[in-house]
Amino acid sequence: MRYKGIIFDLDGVLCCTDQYHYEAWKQIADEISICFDKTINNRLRGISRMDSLDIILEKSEKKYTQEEKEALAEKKNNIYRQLLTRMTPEDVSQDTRDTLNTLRLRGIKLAVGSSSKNTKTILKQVGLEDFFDAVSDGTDITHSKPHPEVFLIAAKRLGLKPPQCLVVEDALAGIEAAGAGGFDSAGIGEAAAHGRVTWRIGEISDLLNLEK
Ligand code: B16
Ligand code: MG
Repeated sequence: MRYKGIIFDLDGVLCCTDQYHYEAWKQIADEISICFDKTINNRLRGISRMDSLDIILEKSEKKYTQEEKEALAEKKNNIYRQLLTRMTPEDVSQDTRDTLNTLRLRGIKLAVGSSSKNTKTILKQVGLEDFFDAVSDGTDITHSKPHPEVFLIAAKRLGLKPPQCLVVEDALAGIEAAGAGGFDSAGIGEAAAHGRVTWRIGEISDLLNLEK
């Protein structure tokens, strides 16, 4: 493999928290009587909490103040964090665990690059809190994906330059971010269809055979 490091997105790549984000945002949207469905939820992949709220409020006739928006985002996060307590190590598939272990045995440095401010909580819930060589998340950055900041910090913490690292992403915003930072990317799910993606993968274990 030509990469010395791999930076994994968290939500949608290593584990799936989509349903929890959906449930939490849906409760908020119902309270303020705004239409919110899975199609809108899909647009929130990889996007920060406040940017997600702005997308949800596009449907609202009322103009919300910054304070009101912060209160709504905090309320959503409290519901979401409560739902995260349901996560267990079984939320990371055996295929994903085996792939991470094989990559490590091949001497590749492994990092997480996630927009989520709850990254460390999620990693703890699924038993991966001490696994990665570096973690860069929503608490480290001032610009969220599609800005490359989160991946640039991850690469720096690995002691590597962007061209030495591969970013693995499920979100279009994440593939944009990787490209903007000078990283190659592997797109999974919706992100595999992005024109800028370096590798299209169907599952995480495909990372083991990229150059075959
Ligand atoms: P939080 P990722 C992203 O994580 C999620 O895909 C996105 O839906 C969420 O809004 C964002 O984290 C912020 O999450 O509210 O926990 O800070 O895909 O970049 O790992
Ligand atoms: Mg994601």
